[in-house]
Amino acid sequence: LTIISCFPRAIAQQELYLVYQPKYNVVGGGCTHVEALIRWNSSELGPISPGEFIPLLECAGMISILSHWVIEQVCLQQKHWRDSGIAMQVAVNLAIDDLSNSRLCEHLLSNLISCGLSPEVLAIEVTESQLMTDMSRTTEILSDLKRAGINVAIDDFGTGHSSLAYLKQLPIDEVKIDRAFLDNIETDARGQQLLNSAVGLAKGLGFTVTVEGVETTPVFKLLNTMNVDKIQGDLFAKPMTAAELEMNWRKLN
Ligand code: G
Ligand code: G
Ligand code: MN
Ligand code: NA
Repeated sequence: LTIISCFPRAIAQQELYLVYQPKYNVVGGGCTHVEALIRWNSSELGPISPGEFIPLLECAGMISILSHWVIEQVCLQQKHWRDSGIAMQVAVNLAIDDLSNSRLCEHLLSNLISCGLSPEVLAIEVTESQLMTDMSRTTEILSDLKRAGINVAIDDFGTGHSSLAYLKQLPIDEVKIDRAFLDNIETDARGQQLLNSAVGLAKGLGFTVTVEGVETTPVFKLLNTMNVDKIQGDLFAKPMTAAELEMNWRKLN
């Protein structure tokens, strides 16, 4: 039994589910955006973290099976939330292989249409390292998505060895600054300078800036002195099931 051999049955056996992690609006407060994160409770292997199985699915050329399912679930969930008067944008994490897969992009748009949703209720997060593998191709695909009205975020920013020169030409809406920038940030003056500059750079190019992995109040206070739009992390809210999110919705807003 391996992750790869067990995965194809996981969907049929309902072993996959999504949790949703809120993003908090630094200016204005409240939560209007969440990120969908996959969880797998395997009957054969026990709980397996996405950090473990996603790279394997990518290597095996099987990531699109997961991504199809995630897109379908998020659209159905969004339809339900819209019908219950809960309005927010949900971001899904996609691999670069997904974006260069024209069937997946069609799947995305057709699911939005069949659920009666406008494209603005969906966003896509792609990691910086994946975005930079084939810039001209990536730029083309992202432009198509943007034209269709879907927001795009660059995830784990600052860890992917990207050339800053490319940042200005990427058709993206949001930069999510990796939580590595927060390591020892309270006592690290140079770290604060670096983070503040990264935020300023992204803001200066017109992107929405989200900082990930905010766990403590002192760090939150520090971020309040910078030009950050949104924070995400355990301090504000941990990833939660759809039912938990509904239950906590009023408290979050
Ligand atoms: O939720 P957690 O911190 O365990 O996620 C670990 C990694 O898995 C993160 O990098 C996250 O972006 C990624 N991830 C979570 N859910 C999905 C998903 O549905 N699709 C893809 N491609 N990556 C995901
Ligand atoms: O790669 P990506 O940024 O998509 O990863 C998101 C992952 O980060 C989620 O799986 C989530 O479980 C994790 N995460 C979210 N908030 C925090 C936090 O405050 N601290 C830590 N250590 N992990 C977090
Ligand atoms: Mn993400
Ligand atoms: Na992230």
